[in-house]
Amino acid sequence: MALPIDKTAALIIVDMQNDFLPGGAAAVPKGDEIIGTLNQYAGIFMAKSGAVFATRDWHPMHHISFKERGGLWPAHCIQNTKGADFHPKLKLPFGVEIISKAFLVEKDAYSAFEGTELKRRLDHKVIQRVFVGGVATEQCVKNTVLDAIRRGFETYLLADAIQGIEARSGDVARAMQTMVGAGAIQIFLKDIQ
Ligand code: VGL
Ligand code: ZN
Repeated sequence: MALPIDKTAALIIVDMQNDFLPGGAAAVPKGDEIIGTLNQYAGIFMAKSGAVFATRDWHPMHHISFKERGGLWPAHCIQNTKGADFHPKLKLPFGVEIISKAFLVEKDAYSAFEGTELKRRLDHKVIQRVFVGGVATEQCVKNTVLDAIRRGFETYLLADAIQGIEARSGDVARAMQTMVGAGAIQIFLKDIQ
């Protein structure tokens, strides 16, 4: 596959924040191992005039998804804390658009389209194709990919720049099947130019 990147293509880097990476409050094991590849994708998108978006989980204190509220997760990605910062090794290019999600205390969001401006911003730039990488494969990556397909974008999954939690064996494989079954196209760095 040789996919040309141009101004109709957007890279969406999902939730590469300290709390989702090793050492963080809700770490994705080996999540840091994809940073170098994501940086390479971002470099190519910049060089080819593609758009680059970075999403972040952006919770207020006492968010409904936290264990203290009966949710699934330890407190994580609290607004304006170090845990919510992007990983220091992630190289976000000049002009990157940041999309914050799940910023209301009573509402969770696993998709970067849910309750955000992402669709509007993509449409504003007349984006037709989105390329999704980041963490976690079974959570925000999967839900963002499925929503992108539903909203009519040609949607590519960066197979070498995603990482899952694999809380139960097979979770990542099932998520991949769900995304590909819905129409996502798996690609690798070598496929874009
Ligand atoms: C996410 C766990 C907790 C995600 C968000 O967006 O993948 N995962 N909050
Ligand atoms: Zn969260």
